[in-house]
Amino acid sequence: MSHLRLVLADQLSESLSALADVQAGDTILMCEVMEEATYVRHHPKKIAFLFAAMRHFAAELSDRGLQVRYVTLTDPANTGSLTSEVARAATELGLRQVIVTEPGEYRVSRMMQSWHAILGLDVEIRSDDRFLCAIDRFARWASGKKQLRMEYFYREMRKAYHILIEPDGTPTGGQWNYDKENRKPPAKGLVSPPRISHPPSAILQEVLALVGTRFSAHFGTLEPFHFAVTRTQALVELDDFIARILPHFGDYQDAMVQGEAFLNHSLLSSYINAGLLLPLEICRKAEAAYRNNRVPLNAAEGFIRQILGWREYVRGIYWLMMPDYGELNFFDAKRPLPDFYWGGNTAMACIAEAVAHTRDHAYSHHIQRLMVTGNFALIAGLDVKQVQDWYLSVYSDAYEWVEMPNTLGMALFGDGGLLGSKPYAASGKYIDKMSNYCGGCRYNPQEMTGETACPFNALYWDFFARNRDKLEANQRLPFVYSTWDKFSPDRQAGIKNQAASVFNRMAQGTL
Ligand code: FAD
Ligand code: DLZ
Ligand code: SF4
Repeated sequence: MSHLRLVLADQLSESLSALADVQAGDTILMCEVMEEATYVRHHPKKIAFLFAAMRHFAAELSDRGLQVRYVTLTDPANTGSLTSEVARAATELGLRQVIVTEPGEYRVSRMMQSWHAILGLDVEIRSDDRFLCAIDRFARWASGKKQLRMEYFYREMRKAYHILIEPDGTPTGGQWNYDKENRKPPAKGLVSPPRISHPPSAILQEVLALVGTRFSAHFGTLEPFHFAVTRTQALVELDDFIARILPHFGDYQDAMVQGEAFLNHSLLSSYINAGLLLPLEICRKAEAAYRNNRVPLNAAEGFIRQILGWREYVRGIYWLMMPDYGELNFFDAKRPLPDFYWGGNTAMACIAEAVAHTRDHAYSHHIQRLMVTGNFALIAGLDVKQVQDWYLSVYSDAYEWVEMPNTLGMALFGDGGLLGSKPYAASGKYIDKMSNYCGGCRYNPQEMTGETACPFNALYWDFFARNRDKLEANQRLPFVYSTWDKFSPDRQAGIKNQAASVFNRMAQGTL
């Protein structure tokens, strides 16, 4: 019996389970559809990356002799959604059996589950074994645990895949985690190493023209465009990262430097999430580089932890908690997202810098996402849904399975502590320590009140004071409330007035 096999834009892997037993007579369906391109207003670079990578992947499958039905966005017959394109292909090709790999988003999963009832098709949904921890395995790990700490999950994964594990079962180097050796403030003169770029293919040029005309109203600049759009190109970037940049990965993982978007980060997330690179091959290559004395242990372990640990963990949390997860709002945060997240004017140098990187590269690194834009959203009480929509729109690596736990759980503490044990709230002093932004800012990180006081400072205390009933019992915040209580009533009132003034200026667009 012949099958229709759907491959989504973030499923561009030869080893995809939906393609495992493809046979003569089967048709592989890939479609560029407006519904997926606009369910949030994705950054133009993300759309161009995915469409170009899809087209290249389809061409590679065709070259292998497989039957591919590729529907471009501009095809006059394109009906605009995954559901209607599956229906059209099934009817036109006379195929009633559909095979898919489970998607990365609950929304799309629901859609696929409806196809039997609404389209009368037999739909086989296969597990996505590119991930290293299956959804049911994570659920078993989580079952009965009071706290779901990433560190313990990560150790299980190290053992399961035998990565950085010695023959006697102990962690390589004697420790599971070398985080203490990482995360230094930026050294003077710290810059981003140069990155590889790829000659644009004819496919990419066509896609850039399409996206330039159809999605120019979305936030973000399309060109210059430097993303790899094939597995071969992505592998070149991976090998280059491991050889030149990974040795320095851990040291300045949390550092932020004016004008330097990438520093020593890998920039691989978009490729991994779209399927051009596989998480296991990356971890194995990083481990091999350590074993061949090309990379120190703290760098290899720190990098592997992000992929084998954090990436798998947040995906597990997402599927464990959906659909209720998306509705959580622990602090009842509802303040509208200010225009400066969309490139509007702000004198806050740290925010302006993170947003500029986001606009130009569809990228900002983890600490900018967490401790600048995320931290501000947390302490200012910005609307959790608007903040999540922002993160889902603006980054080339964003899909709900990874964006939501990171935003709602890690940055906003919107799940009340399932993912993190305490809110990642920080004042301007943290940003000043970890970056060189404050020197060029109108605001002063040392000042709490007054016109030039850093807005993060008063918002930080106001956040804790505002949410005392929800946070006071948190064991990991021992000094916050005792310090606040030591402030004189005048000082407390001054901080609250300052926070109110920050909120006013934010609403007026003058912050
Ligand atoms: P590197 O710093 O080089 O890290 C290596 C790899 O580890 C990344 O490529 C990524 O695959 C993985 N990784 C690292 N941290 C995480 C993490 N917390 N969760 C999952 N994987 C991780 N990552 C996404 O892939 N998509 C998102 O939509 C996304 N949204 C985020 C939103 C917020 C508010 C925050 C705080 C983080 C978010 N992250 C997201 C996680 C992280 O910031 C990015 O994975 C990372 O910045 C990607 O850049 P890189 O490839 O240079 O990462
Ligand atoms: C993100 C995205 C975009 C922009 N466009 C498409 C598309 O045209 N066709 C497609 O198959 N997938 C697209 N995607 C990715 C899907 O939205 C993705 O599969 C879900 O977000 C689930 O992870
Ligand atoms: Fe950001 Fe405050 Fe530093 Fe300005 S002073 S860059 S607002 S932390």
